[in-house]
Amino acid sequence: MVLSKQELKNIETVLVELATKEVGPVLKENAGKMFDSFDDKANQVDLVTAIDKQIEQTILKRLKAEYPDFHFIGEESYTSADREISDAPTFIVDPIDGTTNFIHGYPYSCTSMGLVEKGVPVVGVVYNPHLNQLYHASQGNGAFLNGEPLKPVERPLGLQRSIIALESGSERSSGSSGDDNFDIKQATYRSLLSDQGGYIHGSRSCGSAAMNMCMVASGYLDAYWEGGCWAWDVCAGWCILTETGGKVVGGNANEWKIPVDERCYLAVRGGASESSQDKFIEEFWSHVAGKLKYFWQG
Ligand code: 2AM
Ligand code: CA
Repeated sequence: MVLSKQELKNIETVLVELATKEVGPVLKENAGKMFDSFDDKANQVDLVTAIDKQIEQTILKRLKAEYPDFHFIGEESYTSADREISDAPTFIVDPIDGTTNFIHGYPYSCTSMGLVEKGVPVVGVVYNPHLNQLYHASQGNGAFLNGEPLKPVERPLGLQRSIIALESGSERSSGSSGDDNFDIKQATYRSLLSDQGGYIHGSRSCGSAAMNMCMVASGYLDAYWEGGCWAWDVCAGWCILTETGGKVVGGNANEWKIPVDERCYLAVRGGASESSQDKFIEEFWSHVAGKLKYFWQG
């Protein structure tokens, strides 16, 4: 099956309706109210609430009814059997991205729903009900913010004159207590920020991979570098970003083409020539202080 532009637009419309009418109100109503009732997943800073699970069931039920032949991968119902993402149309969904923000009531949590076909993100909807920001896109149909075309300002792209999203993430084993990922991330941040290194204009952090991707798609941020997040954190934002002329490559050096579940990403904005994007990417990679390695990395 290869979905037509019109079919993709129809799916985008269904996801927009689902996000704004069914998911958004629940997310908004419960933000900041779960501080006494969250659980830990992989560790004590990897958090989940009953609302994450409830919203995923709402999404799963609607999408299974509407698209019974499509595959579905969701953060809260995912099992190792879902590990391989096939060529078939597959919804990849994070019911709440930015769960820590959601628990604290910091208004950067959203629902993030994407569709991949042949491994490529072809539909993306990200909805932050707290700020009423609805980002949506489908392949060949452009990207929109609350129905208005989303287009980053044309502006030269250069590493030193950039602001970049960097996140501490939830895997923070340091030194001899675990793998090197956290230390590599910190060393990379230092190299990018230091006056002896990249000396970039600054770093920012939404605490939500999907919102960071949308900030890059909008052109407010020049790039977002991440290691450790999952396909459902980036799938929707990836489609939105590419529809605005942006690019996603690997977070590790020389990974020009990566699968959606690579778990290490460098997203770069549009509004600049492809050669300047590639130059930016190579210069960024020169600061990556080692090789990030994550379980099930592609
Ligand atoms: P979540 O809110 O759905 O858990 C923060 O770095 C962002 O990355 C959030 O979007 C968070 O998603 C996601 N994330 C999830 N697991 C992560 C991990 N192990 N390392 C880094 N980021 C992770
Ligand atoms: Ca989540």
